[in-house]
Amino acid sequence: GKIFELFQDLHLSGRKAIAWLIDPDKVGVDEIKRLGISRSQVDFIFVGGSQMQVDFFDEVVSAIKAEAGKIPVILFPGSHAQLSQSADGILFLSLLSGRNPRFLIEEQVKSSRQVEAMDLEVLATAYLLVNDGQLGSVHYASDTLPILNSNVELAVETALAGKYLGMKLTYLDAGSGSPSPVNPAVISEIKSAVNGPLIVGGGLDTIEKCKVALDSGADLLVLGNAIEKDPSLLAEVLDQIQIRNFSLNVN
Ligand code: 1GP
Repeated sequence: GKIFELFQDLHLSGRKAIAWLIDPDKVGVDEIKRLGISRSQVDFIFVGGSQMQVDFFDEVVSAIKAEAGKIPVILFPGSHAQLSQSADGILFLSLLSGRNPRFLIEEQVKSSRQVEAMDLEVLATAYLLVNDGQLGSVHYASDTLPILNSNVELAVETALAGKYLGMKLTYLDAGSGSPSPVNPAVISEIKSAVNGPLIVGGGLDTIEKCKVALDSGADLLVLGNAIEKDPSLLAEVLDQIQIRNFSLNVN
């Protein structure tokens, strides 16, 4: 599919990109317009949250889609209820770091017929929660423990298992608002072991943290909270990414 080719192109070319995560639980339909999505210059919009049930989910996604123009809008669902025909694609996630069957396979079973009926590009994604042991929103929603940043080997083994199960993307998430982002060693080891498109997010709230994640091998950074708190960070990160992608082009 088209969206997978964009991810694969990032992986193969070394170019970097950014996704803006919009949590429909925090943003109402009437607030979408003032977010400035159309002039944001991000590469992707992710929509989703760890809240199970979000009222007006479809309305929020279609309002985002209307603002996004050519920017692909990709669902990042926290449950089977977070589906919308208005998006371009869906990260079909399995929470591989956890041991809760509900988020390994049950939510996916509940949603599969609906996903089939929707005209969405489905992106099979190995989703790993990795941090210093903070129990944030993903933990509370999923009732699973994160893989510890210090346990690099377990993180790599888990990501590799996802690859061998046929998952095309790997998403390392420290959890929204996490004080400790994903360990750079986890990012670099997984990048070389899996050798495929790598998405990294969670707690990336300074330009330094973003640079570290990019240098470690992340192809795509996901920023959520930080954009709401400090809109200038988004501009800085986009500058960084442009500099990197530009220097890549002239080489
Ligand atoms: C969480 O990776 C995302 O699922 C983004 O996290 O809100 O901390 O940027 P933040």
